[in-house]
Amino acid sequence: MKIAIVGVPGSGKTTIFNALTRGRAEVTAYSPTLAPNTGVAKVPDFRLPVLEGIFRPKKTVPAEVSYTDIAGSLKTFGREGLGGEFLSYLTTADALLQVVRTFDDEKVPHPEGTIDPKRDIASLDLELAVSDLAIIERRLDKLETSLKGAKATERESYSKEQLLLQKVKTELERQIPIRQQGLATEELRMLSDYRFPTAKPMLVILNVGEERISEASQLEGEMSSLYPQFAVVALCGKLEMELAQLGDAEAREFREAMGLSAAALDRVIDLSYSLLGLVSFFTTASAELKAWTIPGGTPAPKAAGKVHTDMERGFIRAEVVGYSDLESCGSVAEARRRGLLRTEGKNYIIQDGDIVTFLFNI
Ligand SMILES: Nc1nc2c(ncn2[C@@H]2O[C@H](COP(=O)(O)OP(=O)(O)O)[C@@H](O)[C@H]2O)c(=O)[nH]1
Ligand SMILES: [Mg+2]
Repeated sequence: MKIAIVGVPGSGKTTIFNALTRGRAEVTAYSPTLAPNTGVAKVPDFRLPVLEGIFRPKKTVPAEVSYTDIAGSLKTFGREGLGGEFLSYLTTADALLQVVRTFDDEKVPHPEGTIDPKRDIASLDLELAVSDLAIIERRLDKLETSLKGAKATERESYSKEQLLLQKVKTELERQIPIRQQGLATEELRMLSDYRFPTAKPMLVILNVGEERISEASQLEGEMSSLYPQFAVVALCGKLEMELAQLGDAEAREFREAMGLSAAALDRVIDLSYSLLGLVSFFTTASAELKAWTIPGGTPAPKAAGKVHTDMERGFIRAEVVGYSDLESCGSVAEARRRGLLRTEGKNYIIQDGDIVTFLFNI
């Protein structure tokens, strides 16, 4: 599961990538030889410190989300004949994080000459729609040929796909991204193999200049109501990157001195996680408290397979206590006494926050 960071050159993508992943990728202009940066962010989870208090583990391992950051945009790549590479970067991502520049800095000229967040948001949607349309048109041409020679049995599925693609195409031509076309789950499933960028969930980060940081939450509110289809977070990329490179205590002091909320980056990571439809469950074996990431709706044996393939193959049952039950009991023993430690079988769907012990036999 990974999130691709996109946005206008100079909007602060690499800066924010560094802040999220505590990385030190070079903040620099586009170069065709530059490989994408990839890194992981630890998912902040208020439940971990509570569970540490209960289990006293030797080690705690939080969940992670992966981010990739690539220099350039569809436009710049298109011009340099690298459109394919950029497109594959987008199609392989599970969600997009768009950095929207709102900071003004004459040392960093905007490619369009002016700062205009709404224009930049619209132009990304347009670029992506154009690229989705090109794929749809190619597929429709192919479908037409296939339909001519199709057997009666194949005909139905081809026509169904053709109808759906025509419908999606008409909407894209009206500049409505696939994620906003109100398609049914079944229709989205039919489209999923194409991995269309405009179908992917998108998170918008408003990169606010350091001198306007006090207006961040107001700006965030305004843009959230203008774009109800996106989760929007406003933060100052430059400050966040600098703070991410300090020790925790030092960063906290600076934040307090500057009146910055600690939550902005955490919210971005948290939103990324939920945008991807991911949930966490916890294991506590071998004095290690560990958060595991699974898609919502995962059955227990599949979740066990995350921990070890043997656990999935030899799955017998799971002992489960929900986070809030455990929190209110204060210990597993008390949860057991109150009947809140449950035994679940292979059809059990793991819930966000479950503390799980898998029993298996191979
Ligand atoms: N003043 C200011 N400059 C920023 C901010 N975020 C990024 N920059 C600067 O903008 C330039 C481009 O940033 P970068 O992260 O490389 O943008 P990218 O091209 O989108 O990856 C760098 O010189 C950054 O230091 C910000 O919040 N305020
Ligand atoms: Mg960059």
